[in-house]
Amino acid sequence: MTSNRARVLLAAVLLAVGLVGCSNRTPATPDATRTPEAGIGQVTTAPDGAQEITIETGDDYVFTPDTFTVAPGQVRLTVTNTATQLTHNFMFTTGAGPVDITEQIPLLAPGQSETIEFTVTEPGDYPFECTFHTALGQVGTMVVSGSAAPTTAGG
Ligand SMILES: [Cu+2]
Repeated sequence: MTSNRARVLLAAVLLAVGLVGCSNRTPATPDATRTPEAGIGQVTTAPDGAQEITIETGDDYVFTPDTFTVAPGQVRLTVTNTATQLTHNFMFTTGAGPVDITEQIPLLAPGQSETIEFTVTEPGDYPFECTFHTALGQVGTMVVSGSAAPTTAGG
């Protein structure tokens, strides 16, 4: 013996539930962590024989990656600043490596990308830093390891 009134009420409740169920879907939000673009930190060999590598820095105080390894020879290093706020730079720490590398990027504004080129012969660890943020731990190491690629005649 359901009354008309009860039936109307039931319909209204079902309608309300249906609306809420449809409209309140939360989209999957991506993580806020900065992931480097493809190819970042990978050493490749250019047609002219130079070893090419790109590292990144952003609105934080890290180089990504902060360590990379090259063989003795020519190195073409690109530093990309993906930041919207922070200005960085890139310098090899004087006196810290087996040999001083004087090539540097004195200023890297937000969104800028600069490339330096140099030749390394002595194997070992070559520490580098962003001198603006050394105290905040923005440092890294280029490792020179192994023997030079094809050009070495042996001996
Ligand atoms: Cu910096």
